[in-house]
Amino acid sequence: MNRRKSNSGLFVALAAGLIGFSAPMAVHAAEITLTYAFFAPARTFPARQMTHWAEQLAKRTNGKVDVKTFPGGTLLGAKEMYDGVAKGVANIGLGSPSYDPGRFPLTSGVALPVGFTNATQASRTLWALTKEFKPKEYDGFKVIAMFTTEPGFIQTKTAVRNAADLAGMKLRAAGTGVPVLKALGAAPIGMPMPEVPQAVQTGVINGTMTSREVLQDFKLAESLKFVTDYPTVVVAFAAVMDQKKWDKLPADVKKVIEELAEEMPGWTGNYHDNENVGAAMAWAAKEHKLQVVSLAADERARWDGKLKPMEAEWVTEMSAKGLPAAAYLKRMHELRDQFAKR
Ligand code: DTR
Repeated sequence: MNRRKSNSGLFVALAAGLIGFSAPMAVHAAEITLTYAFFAPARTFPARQMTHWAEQLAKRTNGKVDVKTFPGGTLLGAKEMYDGVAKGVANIGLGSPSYDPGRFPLTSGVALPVGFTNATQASRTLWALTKEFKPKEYDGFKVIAMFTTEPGFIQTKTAVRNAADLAGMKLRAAGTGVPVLKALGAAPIGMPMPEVPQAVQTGVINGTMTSREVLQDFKLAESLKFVTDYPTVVVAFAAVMDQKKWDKLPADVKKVIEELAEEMPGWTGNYHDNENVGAAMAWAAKEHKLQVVSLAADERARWDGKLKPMEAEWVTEMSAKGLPAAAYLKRMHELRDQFAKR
């Protein structure tokens, strides 16, 4: 009895293998189609994450789910991403909670100057914190992927070697980076990344503070020739699905999406840290003579000192809103140290 069963199982497996071999693609049409929007171009690392996720979901559901991706803000721009998903303009949207710290107050904590050294460490920390604290700011959404940039660097038209060079300089950052630049004495402007190249061109800003791959991915090295070697704060990304849409998905599809959510911080962090940023820096040095400016040790210590009060200020501000900010920060420090050991 058992033997017959296993034989027929073997036959089915072989037949499936043969069919699979002769017709690997499109054995059956997708049962579910999901639209996925992102606000920046397809070549950028968050968009690569989106493509990887879409391919993996199709593969791991054997083609049951087809994801149509819309990079470059073709479906939703940076500022309308989360409302757009809530309204059903896209089923999934990848936005940056760091652009709107008022809406995502607890998540803004990961963009404090806590000394993350790379994107993988910060991404894993953000995802673990989100699962543990379940911030109310994501109510109505199912978070399907989270990750961060590497800590941002000041990238400028003219060299920034000290606080005097930075004083009053018009620099752009994501919303959560604005207080950092302010503390360092610059004149910060919050602005989504896709608007930066034009703002640099027209002289609205003299540079930006963010991860360094933008030098190549947004061609900023054509005008920003200097990077100050002082890692600041990360920028957070969260891809979400409308909760009601999520609730209607079949259990097997949900399972694959939850499995992918566990993998995305590491996958994206690894790509960003180990391929994306390094290649961009090498390209910018070769093609555009990018220079990395070091800070003298005493200057670096003074900058650290200016950023030091930010953690306590954040806890005071967020606690006043009734958020568990002290516990979130404490846990962030623990996770940062845990994920520092690779
Ligand atoms: N959210 C960004 C960070 C950023 C870094 N690289 C990219 C690529 C595509 C979009 C955004 C970003 C920032 O605003 O700093």
